[in-house]
Amino acid sequence: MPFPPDFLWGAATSSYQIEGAVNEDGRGQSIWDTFSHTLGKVEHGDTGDVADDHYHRWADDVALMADLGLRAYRFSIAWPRLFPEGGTTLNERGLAFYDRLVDRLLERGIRPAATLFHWDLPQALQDRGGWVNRDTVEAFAHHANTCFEKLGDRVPIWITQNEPWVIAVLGYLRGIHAPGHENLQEMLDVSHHLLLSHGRAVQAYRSSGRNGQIGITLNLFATYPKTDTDADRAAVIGSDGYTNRRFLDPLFLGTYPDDTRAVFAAAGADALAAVRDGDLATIATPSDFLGVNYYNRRVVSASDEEFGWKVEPAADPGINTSDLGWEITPWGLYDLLTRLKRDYPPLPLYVTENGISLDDRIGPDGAVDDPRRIEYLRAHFEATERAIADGVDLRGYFVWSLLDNFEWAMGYGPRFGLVYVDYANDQRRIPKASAHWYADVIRSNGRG
Ligand code: IFM
Repeated sequence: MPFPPDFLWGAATSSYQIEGAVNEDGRGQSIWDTFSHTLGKVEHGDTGDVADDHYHRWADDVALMADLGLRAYRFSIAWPRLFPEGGTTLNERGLAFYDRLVDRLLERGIRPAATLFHWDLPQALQDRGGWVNRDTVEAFAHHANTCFEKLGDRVPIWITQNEPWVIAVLGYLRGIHAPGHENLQEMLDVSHHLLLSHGRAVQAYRSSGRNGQIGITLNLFATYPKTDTDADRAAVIGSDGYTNRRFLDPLFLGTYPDDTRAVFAAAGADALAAVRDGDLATIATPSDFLGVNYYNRRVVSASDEEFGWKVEPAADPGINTSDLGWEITPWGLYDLLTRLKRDYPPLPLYVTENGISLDDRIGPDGAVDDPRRIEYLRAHFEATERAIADGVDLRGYFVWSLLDNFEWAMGYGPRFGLVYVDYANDQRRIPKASAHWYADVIRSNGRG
């Protein structure tokens, strides 16, 4: 049986996507409060003001996790709950929420995996430049250190940053996520500061004397050429540098890739502008694991656009898609995991997110039947199993997501949850068929 006996089957969420209660217990404003309240930024004007109301329903939600038999739960700590002004004045009432949550998870035998930043930056820090400003790195180190001090005796798994590519590219280059900027140089400076903040948090963790595990989560793309031509194969290398290597290389090889730097230079920007002496060593401070978020493959072709390549839309009629139109390509996960093993020094891996958005509906019998989610997960578990059999050191798997939730600029339309949230009817939770199936998978350690 390839899944090791202590394999960590879990599910994941993030603070802004589920908590709501944005004005309670001294929480400060985050950039996603600002962004979602700006006309035209989020579908249907949706906001995270109430979200899944998890801030009030956390105890029931933990009971639900226990019913599913989850071995681990990945959640994020909202920085503006702990530090409403982004500085060093701790809001004890905000901390108390996570304190209770962690204790209850442990009581129910569920291992907490805490992410220190999943995009809800204190607005006060954004007002001073956000991640473009190097001071935000030190503010983050303080936030991280506080979390280690207050919760580190009970939280055994820490994730520093979630998806720096998304934060930098969607938030600072494409303008479709908070804070909504469109500036290539900012995107590069932000990418560097996010990596640096990871390194600073790992250093703080080591100094704290805690003996759990700490790592970063990257969204990585398995990338393929549209055609078998030299030009499209070169496009794969370009795209891989842009999405994957410019994060992986500094973290695990201690360098930024020269080829991506040249591409950005041709576009008039300097990928190393924000780099100072010692930064690369800080970023490469050894982690205990790498978290991998995987949803679908990426197909690219050569192009005159922007960086010399472009992403091809899902166009293969032989490949099914999610209801967001994302291709279902489980072999990409196998390729990605085995590639990490091949190209980078050995490091334990976790799949920290994987899942599918479907237009789930409550049936006449009151149940939510989602066979396509079961098929999606089954295929991805099988791909994972193959990767483990081929020597990949994978320690756990967190399905995205435990609950339907606020899907950023797309609002509440997409449903990624194992558990349906009936927003209009008192936030009723209905475990979908996939949740019951996943409970079997966990019980049988992968044989569901
Ligand atoms: O909902 C997001 C999550 O916040 C980060 N990773 C991708 C998910 C689905 O888009």
